[in-house]
Amino acid sequence: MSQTAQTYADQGFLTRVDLFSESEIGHYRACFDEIEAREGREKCQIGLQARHLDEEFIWQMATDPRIIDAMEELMGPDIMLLSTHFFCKYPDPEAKKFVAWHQDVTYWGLQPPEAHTAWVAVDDADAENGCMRVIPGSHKTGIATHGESERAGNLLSVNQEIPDELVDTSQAFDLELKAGQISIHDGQLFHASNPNTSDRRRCGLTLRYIAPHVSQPELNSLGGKYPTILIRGEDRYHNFPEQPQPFPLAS
Ligand SMILES: O=C(O)CCC(=O)C(=O)O
Repeated sequence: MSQTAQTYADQGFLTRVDLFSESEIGHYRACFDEIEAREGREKCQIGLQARHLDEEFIWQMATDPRIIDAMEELMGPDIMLLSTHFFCKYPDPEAKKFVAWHQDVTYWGLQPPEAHTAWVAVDDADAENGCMRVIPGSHKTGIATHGESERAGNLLSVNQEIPDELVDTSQAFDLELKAGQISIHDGQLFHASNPNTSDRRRCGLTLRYIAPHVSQPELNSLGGKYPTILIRGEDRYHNFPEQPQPFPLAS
């Protein structure tokens, strides 16, 4: 196992991985700005899911060979794209919108519950504008029973939250990223994000990957099955209906 893969296995995340150059991320930001102008901020906050199926730039980001190489080091050679999802937090002076502590795989219906996310910073993300926070090593403690958040403004799909007594927030680590950098986290890692109290937007694109041995026997929290697509290697399991690639793979 490489040193990087060992760190990921131990901590459950990697951060500040340099990925897109300033001009590349500038291009992708302009593409996002264009969707924002077309579909509105309300939609762009958390409503852009699996749009790699109809927006080529998202597909290009999700299949960028540099990201897939990084995922291969952690997951092995066979990689399927499960979904993509923007989390875009706008300036929020009343500090209402947040992401509660959760584990990704809890509500995705996957078996085994294994997935990996690359979080691409479309804008700079820091503590002031509500970057992601993680509890290092928390992916090793198994799936926690989630409750519902009592605080209004949770951006998660079914208001899920890990109960306070299970989260040692004194260990929370901020994933501050410059635009174009990525973090990667294990689907069982406890993570969250605070409200955006700055005057800057904080847009991140999550890219969700699984290995082909993972299936989806249950519906996800949105009541759906993922349109999972093989993007590298081989699928020897055929757990998902074959899904054509919507655009050519990024090169
Ligand atoms: O972007 C955020 O603030 C939260 C992202 C998140 O919860 C996730 O990647 O699952």
